[in-house]
Amino acid sequence: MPSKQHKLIVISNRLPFYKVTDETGTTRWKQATGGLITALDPVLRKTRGVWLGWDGSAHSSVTQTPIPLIDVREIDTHEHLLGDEPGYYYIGNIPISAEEVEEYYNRFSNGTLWSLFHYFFEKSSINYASWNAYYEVNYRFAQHLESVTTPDDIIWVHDFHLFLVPFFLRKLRPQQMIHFFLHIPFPHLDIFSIIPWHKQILESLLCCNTVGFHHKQYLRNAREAVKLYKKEKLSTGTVTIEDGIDTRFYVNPISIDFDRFDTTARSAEVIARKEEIRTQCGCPHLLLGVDRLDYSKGIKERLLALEHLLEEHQELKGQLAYYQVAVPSRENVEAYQTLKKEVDEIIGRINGKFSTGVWSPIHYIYNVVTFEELVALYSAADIALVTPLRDGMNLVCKEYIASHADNDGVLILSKFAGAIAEIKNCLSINPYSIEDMSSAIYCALHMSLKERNRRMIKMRRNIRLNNIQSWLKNCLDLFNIN
Ligand code: GDG
Repeated sequence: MPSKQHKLIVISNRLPFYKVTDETGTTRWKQATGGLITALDPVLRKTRGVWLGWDGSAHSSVTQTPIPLIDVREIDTHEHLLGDEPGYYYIGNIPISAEEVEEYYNRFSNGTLWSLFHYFFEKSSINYASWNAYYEVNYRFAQHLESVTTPDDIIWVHDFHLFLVPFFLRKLRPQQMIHFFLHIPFPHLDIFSIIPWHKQILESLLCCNTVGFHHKQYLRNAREAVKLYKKEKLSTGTVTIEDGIDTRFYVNPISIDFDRFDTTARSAEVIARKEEIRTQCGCPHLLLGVDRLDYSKGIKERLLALEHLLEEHQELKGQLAYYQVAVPSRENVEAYQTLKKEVDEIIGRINGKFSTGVWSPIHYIYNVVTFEELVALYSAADIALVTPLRDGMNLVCKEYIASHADNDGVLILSKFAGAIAEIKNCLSINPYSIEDMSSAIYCALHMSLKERNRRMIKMRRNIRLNNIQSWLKNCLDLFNIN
């Protein structure tokens, strides 16, 4: 077991490992990737911490307590995605039933919270059965946390799937240090109050010692909601927990492992692959979009902007190719199935309208590519189109910058991505305006090398400095565990 002194315990919906079953029926763990994992893996190893979460599969039984803790040294021997970091930590796999996968995960987390918090209130379903499942699963996560931790541990809860965990845990452990980080926007009160359970969410956040946000506007929105909630609390007297926790809200924008992207982009293999991609593209200008296939990412609107551009500027035919990497996401949720169909249709229509025998404007990759391929694509792209309709932060724009060791490339970035607060030398656009996006692409295509270099050098300086390591250090300093 890990040592008892101030261990860091991370809890998130998904574990940093997931289970795969091969053709022979053998199931084994694989390491997942992502910014949070890159950041937390080394510190958990150093402190012999614990990461609790779900493995992504439907479990036949959810009653097992306590859950066994698995030493990562026993499971990550096949792959070293994060390098050979010394030390180790434990993971605890919290079981979720098939029905809960549907209600807690697909319906409430993705169908209600994700859509509402990204301002798509018309897509947000309000449903008591799903809320009940969300409540139950959050309670289970808190119970498992209690069973595998001590009151000295520092608990760090991540993201909207687990909004209620602090509330349940505080009841079980009044003195525990509990921290929360929200990876998505915290919406304006007008939107937030649509959810009938907004008070429960706030009440739970106020059970934390700290709550972190990516952007100061999210923090302002949360403060406004708390102000109103406190008034409501006084008038209705319905709050059951003791006041007394001094909750600190803070802003700390998450970032990326700059050096990992920079070093990979400079490697001989990736440079060779970048040249290959450029040759295959066969046009002077390569444009790129990389997103989970999610309606919040503005993929449809971006495609319409490209269509508009080609209609307005016939001379650009054969001069540019747009590569869209779309990672399959939440395929069991109806809104995502509809989006996939719409994107397929728009791409078909645009390619049908403009393609010649030797040229097509849009290349669509509906799949995950390897990390090296991703970096090669980023470095090959003259222009990155990062145009979400709403995004908590957005790491893709930072990864694009870090992959341009050549100081070239233009970033077109939505004013509704959290990242806009830090990245000043991009071309900022309104993703709801097709014409605005189309003009920005035209401007990027005609930007001088000198201007591209000037902007990219500044953006790289910023992301190199404000990287994932500094993000983590800022959080841990607040928790007093550095
Ligand atoms: C949530 C918030 C916030 C994508 N395609 C491939 C691939 N990716 C990786 C990217 C990037 C990640 O996925 C996507 O991160 P984003 O930040 O853009 O978006 P979300 O998944 O929505 O993340 C977001 C984030 O949490 C962190 O707080 O920034 O606002 O919505 O890292 O590189 N990776 C590989 N192949 C792919 O094809 N290897």
